[in-house]
Amino acid sequence: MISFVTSNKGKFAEARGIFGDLEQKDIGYTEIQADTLEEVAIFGMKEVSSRLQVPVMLEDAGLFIEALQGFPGVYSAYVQKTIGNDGILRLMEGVVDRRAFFKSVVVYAEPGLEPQMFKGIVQGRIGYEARGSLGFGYDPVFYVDERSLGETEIEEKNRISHRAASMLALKEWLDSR
Ligand code: ITT
Repeated sequence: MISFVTSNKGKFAEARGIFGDLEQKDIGYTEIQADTLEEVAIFGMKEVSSRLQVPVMLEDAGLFIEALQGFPGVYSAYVQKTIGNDGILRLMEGVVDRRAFFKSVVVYAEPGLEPQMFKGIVQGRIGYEARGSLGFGYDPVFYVDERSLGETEIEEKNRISHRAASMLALKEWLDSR
């Protein structure tokens, strides 16, 4: 049984759809200010794995908008909490290039093992309006084809998402040992 250290219920629900057997541990960890999700995740895991001597994973994720040079990126959680999806739509007013991607960086550790990192990306577009109430965070403003992730059931999101890609890579690695 793996412990997933996260405060985010939406992330956990998606991860459980992939792993089945999974335990949420909402114990918090230091998220350093860094330029990349990878650095944030690796640093977080150093702290978590010294506190929990069990198989454990954590994830740092973010939304990267091309026309905003990758903003909000590593600041995605803070930006969602402050200006939210309305703020993103306002920043994108008049912007023609709507391309964006979500990225997920998962780190897995267990006692006696060097931490292992897995990544996933999903390409999409920032829409012109928020649609749907499924998922969490930026899902209502992030569109894949003609549908927002806010309108996408969790089973379908788990076939296409950044999180599905990173976590399936971890799952395959675990199964192949
Ligand atoms: P933990 O760190 O406790 O896991 P968190 O919500 O703070 O939870 P992150 O630090 O990884 O997670 O922040 C990433 C933010 O990016 C998250 O709060 C969402 O606002 C957004 N985000 C990440 N993945 C997303 C997804 O699949 N759909 C919508 N928004 C997402």
